[in-house]
Amino acid sequence: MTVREAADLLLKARKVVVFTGAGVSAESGIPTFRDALTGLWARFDAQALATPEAFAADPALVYGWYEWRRTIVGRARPNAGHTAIAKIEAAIPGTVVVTQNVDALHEQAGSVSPIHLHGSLYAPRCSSCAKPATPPEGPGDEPADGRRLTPPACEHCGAPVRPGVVWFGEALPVDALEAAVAAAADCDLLITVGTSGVVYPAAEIPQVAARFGAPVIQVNPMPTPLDDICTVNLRGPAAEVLPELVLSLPSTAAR
Ligand code: BV8
Ligand code: ZN
Repeated sequence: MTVREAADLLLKARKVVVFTGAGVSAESGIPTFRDALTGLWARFDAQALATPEAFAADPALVYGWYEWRRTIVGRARPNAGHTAIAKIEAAIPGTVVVTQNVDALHEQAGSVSPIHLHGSLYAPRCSSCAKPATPPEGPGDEPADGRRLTPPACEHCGAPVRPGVVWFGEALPVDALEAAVAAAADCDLLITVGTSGVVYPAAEIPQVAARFGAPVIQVNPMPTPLDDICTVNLRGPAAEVLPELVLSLPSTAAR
């Protein structure tokens, strides 16, 4: 399975879905969900912290964790993988980017309105009345090892403000999920990048594309449960493999 084969599929495609997970931001210095947590959170499991129960039990711990992540993400820059995806969008207008990531590195790389299935670190809201909250001033400035941080109070009802992300056990934003499923069902190529494909319903997206007959290209250094539905498995880091792939595109985009 070579980049050449993947490039041939990309050259023929007119309606591409690029589906991304934490791995596409790894080379920007952002830990993936598989990576063990550090500092104050070292003794916690990300999946346990990213829940409404954890926030209810200890709002300052969870809010501190998200402000720590917003600090790291704020200092990160898009890598060559994000940039290559924006180039695919530029070269193939019918491209839709669907991400599980809560960072804004796709946007910073030039992607136009990627679909965020799991929300964003930049859309805080009230944990009770759900009204949008004023995002904290400037990039986070949390200590390297993190700290507990009391969440601000909602200006409307006084309840704690929470991060605008989708926690485990919570429903995904309906419009985002529907748009992602529709794009996957309609695409003529799906590229899945840097996801372990174990979190649902997001992991359904590549499977919908395959079910509707589209070839699927996977970019991941490791095998995943998605291997079997993939036409081409490119075992490598996104910031190395994706730039090679876009080199095959017509000159305007690739250079
Ligand atoms: C819900 C936001 C119900 C928060 C996230 C069906 C079967 C089994 C379980 C379930 C099911 N349906 C639902 C569930 C439960 C659960 C779930 O899927 N559990 C799993 C873990 C078993 N799903 C939910 O709870 C969902 N909600 O079902 O609600 C409902 C319905 C209606 C009404 C009420 C309720 C909500 C799930 C969303 C949770 N929020 N994120 C935050 O970020 O803090 S999920 C979060 O984890 C990420 O967004 C992402 O989706 C996931 C991590 O996965 P990846 O992104 O793939 O990252 P990971 O670290 O796992 O892997 C990285 C990969 O990159 C690896 O493969 C690695 O090899 C690769 N890599 C590393 N370096 C590179 C690289 N690749 C390329 N280049 C590199 N350099
Ligand atoms: Zn409120």
